[in-house]
Amino acid sequence: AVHVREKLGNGKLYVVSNREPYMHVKQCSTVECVVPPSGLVTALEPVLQACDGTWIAHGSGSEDAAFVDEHDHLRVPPDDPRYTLRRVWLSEEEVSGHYEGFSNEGLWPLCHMAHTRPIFRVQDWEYYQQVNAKFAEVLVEEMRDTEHPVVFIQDYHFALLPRMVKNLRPDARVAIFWHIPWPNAEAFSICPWQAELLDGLLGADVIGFHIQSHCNNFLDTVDRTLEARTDWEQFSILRGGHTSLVKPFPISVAWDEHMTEQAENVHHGSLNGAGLKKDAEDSWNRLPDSDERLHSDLHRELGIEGKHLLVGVDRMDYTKGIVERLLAVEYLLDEHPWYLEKIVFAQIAAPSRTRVPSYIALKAQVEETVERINRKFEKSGWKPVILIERQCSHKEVTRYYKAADICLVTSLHDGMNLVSKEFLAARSDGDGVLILSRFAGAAQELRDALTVNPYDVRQVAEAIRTGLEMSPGERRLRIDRMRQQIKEHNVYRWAAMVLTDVCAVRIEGEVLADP
Ligand code: ADQ
Repeated sequence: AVHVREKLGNGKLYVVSNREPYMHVKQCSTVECVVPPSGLVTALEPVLQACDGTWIAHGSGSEDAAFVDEHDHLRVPPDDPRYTLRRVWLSEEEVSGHYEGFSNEGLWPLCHMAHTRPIFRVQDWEYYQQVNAKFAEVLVEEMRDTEHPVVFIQDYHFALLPRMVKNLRPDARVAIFWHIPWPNAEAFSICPWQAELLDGLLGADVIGFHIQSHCNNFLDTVDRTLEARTDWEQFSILRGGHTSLVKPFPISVAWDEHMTEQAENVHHGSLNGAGLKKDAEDSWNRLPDSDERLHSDLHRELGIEGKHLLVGVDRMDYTKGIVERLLAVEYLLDEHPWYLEKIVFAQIAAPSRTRVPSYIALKAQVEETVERINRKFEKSGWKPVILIERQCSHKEVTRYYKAADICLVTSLHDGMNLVSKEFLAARSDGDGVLILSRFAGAAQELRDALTVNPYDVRQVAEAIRTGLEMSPGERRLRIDRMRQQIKEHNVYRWAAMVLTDVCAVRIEGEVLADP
């Protein structure tokens, strides 16, 4: 964060996202300030705090309006104010057209190969443009007294915003990060407004994706759609005299240094010197198997003491492969009845986009599948699946990560997937198995996970079996290597990399003032 503040110099930082970092909502008779579960808040908050920036977002909490000043500003975090949150108000129609319609029924399925047909309505497109224009207006108002502001836009809700901002403030440095995949050019071309979206994005100086293949798909889409010069060596696009850099910036999670030390102490004991490696190996193999873990507080609370716990944590979203994961558990129990009464799969599913029809249908399908599987196998009080349909606190989710033998991430397609990385970060005991979809961006980095094709129910079932039967030494070796990866590539580094690149952009006509 300090590094970024130096780069920013006098330029102030403005972050734009649809979701706000703090929401005020009524709960029973009191108003609570809630932090929505989002990797974005963790990633950007330290940076905003360090440079006292401004975060512009949709004020979506029921009581939000009561907590802002006359400029719709609120200093946050509420208990230690360090930066400004500017809330933007959207009408019911705008939320329905921009957020639920164009963004989530159009662009979301368009960019994810999860075989859900995108819906593009003319009316939604109009609201999409209108809301992007509204945010541009607010941004320009916020930036009026700042020279060379730095704007960092988040996600597919704002594809048109970079161009709008650049037109109004050519001196602004603009970056946009696309948190979801970018599909191949032919898939993207079914969007009736693909040229407008691409043109909007190319207003940015830096366009970030999670992985290189999304960047390649983006360049190819531009190549086939617009009059522009794409440079496949520099990974940049020249259009109308302006250059946009297209780069991968794999997002990650926070890394708390003392978690590592704890883990290293478990792995290597407190020994040092020449004997360390051998002793460490011995201690891996001497450590009791997961017996102790099968009796955690959480196991007791869930009434599953002595059972192996498998965990899934997701928004209730059809791209996450929740149904496919359930079918894999069913297949495992069908094929290997030995596991009956020995395993429990807990799926925590946060309600998401609850007014969008495909999400309503998914929720029903997940519930039916869980009921069917539980009915099929339940035995003397044991049920194989526990479905928890609510948003939990980070602390609660972490308890599940820590108590699990296996974390199951079986997204059908995912830009990155932070759950896989949160699971690894939580495992300061240096144990646990990660099963990871090869279609999640995270699979590019986490090579020691058990990688699966989530559509292949048999393969996922087999991976669960492999995970359950893996030796403690093998588990530790794999998780240790993956934890090392995310320790080095944490979310602070992600934010710093994007902002360093955008701060290095030369703005047209900009020269140093005469001494
Ligand atoms: P998401 O699709 O939301 O993010 P993901 O990256 O897994 O997916 O992040 C979900 C976050 O929500 C995690 O922090 C997780 O802990 C939390 N969460 C999920 N269910 C929860 C529950 N029931 N209770 C509490 N917390 C819960 C999008 C892209 C991803 C990309 C991220 C960041 O789709 O591919 O990794 O943005 O760029």
